[in-house]
Amino acid sequence: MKAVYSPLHARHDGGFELYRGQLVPTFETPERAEIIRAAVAAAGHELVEPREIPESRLLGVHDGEFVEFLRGAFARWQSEGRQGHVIPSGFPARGLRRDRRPAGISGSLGYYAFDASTPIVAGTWDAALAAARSAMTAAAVVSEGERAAYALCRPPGHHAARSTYGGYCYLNNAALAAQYLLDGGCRRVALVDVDYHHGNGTQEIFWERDDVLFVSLHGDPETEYPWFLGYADERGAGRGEGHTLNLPLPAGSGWIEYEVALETALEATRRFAPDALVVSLGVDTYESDPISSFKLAGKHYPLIGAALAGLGLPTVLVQEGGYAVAEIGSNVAGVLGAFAD
Ligand code: FKS
Ligand code: ZN
Repeated sequence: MKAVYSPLHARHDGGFELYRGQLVPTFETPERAEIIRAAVAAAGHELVEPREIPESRLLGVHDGEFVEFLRGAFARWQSEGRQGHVIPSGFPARGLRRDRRPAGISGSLGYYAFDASTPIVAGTWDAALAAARSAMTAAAVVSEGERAAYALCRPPGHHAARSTYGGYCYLNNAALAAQYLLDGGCRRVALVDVDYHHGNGTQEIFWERDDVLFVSLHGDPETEYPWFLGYADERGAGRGEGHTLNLPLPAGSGWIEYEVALETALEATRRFAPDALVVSLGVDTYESDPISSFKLAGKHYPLIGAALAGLGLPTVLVQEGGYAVAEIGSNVAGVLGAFAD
């Protein structure tokens, strides 16, 4: 299948992140994308560059002022004489006002970000825009008649919401792909998120929508990032009531538990009868992932691919997480291979 890849991803490199009380090298590295690119190419998929899709397309999913903030954040940080990477240091928790955006850079950062692990560097915007365009290009390829396409997005996207960023994510690539399919004539799109972490941003974006079904399998937010969304009782609101399905699994879950939840997700997807499928494809469910705790083995990724392919839908696969770099390429290729067969 076509695999959309842009070398611009490498402009985003956070270097270090705050993790469990220490500054450590980032888990979300440029190396990840290069390893996936090599594995996907070796498996015979055709690498293509993203199209120059107009930036106005971002506004189908994101708030305009938020987009402008992201675009200008690094330049503003520097022009105010600050050193290093753009990192927020205060957030509007309970009791503080969140109805207004403070004028200064620190207040604005706390207003738009929801964690301190998602640095903005000089090239972050270029990379995030290229990733968004990659996802929309894969959606365009599928709209034009291909059975499936893959977007090798980096930075990832599923934690980014309409006007918030965090969890290594700035723009919501999968949501942009889904919206692109809808704008191209699909009436209903299912978005299945198999990343280890709950796709809080995607859920929020489509929370009140009945044209998108959001289904997510993930580590239980009682103990796992992003902690404050992704519980089973979140089911959507208004017209979107019943169009969100969260299937949290306890940390440490293996294939036995995972397969049952995956079947539940597919069943809900079939019931929704969508015209197309978007998959938020994280492979941080892998047993040796350094920041996650599911116990899937390499042999399970082709099974996930086969299960998703078995839905028989035009499918856009969008790269999210996965931090066991040695195996990230073969695990992604394992999922994609099932679509090619
Ligand atoms: C704070 C720990 C923060 C952030 C984990 C982010 C996971 C990102 C991901 C994505 F797909 F977006 F890349 N850890 N002390 O894997 O969900
Ligand atoms: Zn993840």
